[in-house]
Amino acid sequence: MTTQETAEKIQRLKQERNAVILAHNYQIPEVQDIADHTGDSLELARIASKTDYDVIVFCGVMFMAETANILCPQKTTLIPDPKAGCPLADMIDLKKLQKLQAQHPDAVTVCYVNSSAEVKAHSDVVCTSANAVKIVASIDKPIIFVPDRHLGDYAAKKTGREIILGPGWCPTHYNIDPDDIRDLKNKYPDAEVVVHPECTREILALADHICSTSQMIRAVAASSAPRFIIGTEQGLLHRLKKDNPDKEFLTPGPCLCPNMKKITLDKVLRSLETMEHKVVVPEPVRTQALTALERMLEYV
Ligand code: CIZ
Repeated sequence: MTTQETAEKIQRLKQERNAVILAHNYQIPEVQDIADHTGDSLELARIASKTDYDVIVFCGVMFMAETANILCPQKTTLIPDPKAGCPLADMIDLKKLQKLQAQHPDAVTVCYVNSSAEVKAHSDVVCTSANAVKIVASIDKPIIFVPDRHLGDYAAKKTGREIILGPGWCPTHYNIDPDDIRDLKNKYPDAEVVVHPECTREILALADHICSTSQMIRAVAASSAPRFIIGTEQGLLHRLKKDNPDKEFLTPGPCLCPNMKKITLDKVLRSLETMEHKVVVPEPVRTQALTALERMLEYV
């Protein structure tokens, strides 16, 4: 079957199943192109929470599909490849979180959306890269921030809050070499540097814009710069190039999340054909995690 034929079959089946396809900005171009909505975790969580469709096909990694199921358990949430995990999310588990909470009993726990449902269930509030600074700024107490220590460190710096950092980092963003950004900037001084807050401090210090992927899309659209150095997963380039054909995008080496790339068009089709793989967060974890997610959704 050609890509076009697969895409057409997906569209037909999607209607039969009354399904909506949500795709993260890091998905491969073919998957982004057949999606009803693309976005960052915050946008996709908001869309999932309000959807009228019976089925959500979540093209992203497992914690994102779990978030959709936590927000709307009455719908069927499918992930085309259940092995699409997140190493950052795996860097904190309940035991490690409870140890931190026992060491800092007066602290409020803010958990990045890149975490398991169980960790969310034992946190006070969830955040994404789009709203971490806002949420941290609103808390006037010590904060345990898990799992991403780079995002937590960035939020601490922006807000002056006391933050106990969790143990995690994103291998994809961690591997970006600051020298590659410096080299590109020397070669193209008119380029703006746009990076994700999961990057290291050294990289953040080189940036003109530090933001989530959807905020990057808006920042690039609003800028008159002719070119941009993009410090995040390369899936975002598809949308950036599509929206800005007259602008140039440069990357500091390959920045690739192998888990995001596990979702293919064939797997999306199979998912709709077989109604697999269902993502169901068990109770009472779901309800507890919902409280922390709903607190986040109240913020924006
Ligand atoms: O918040 C998200 O969706 C992540 C993990 C990255 C981004 O900024 O889109």
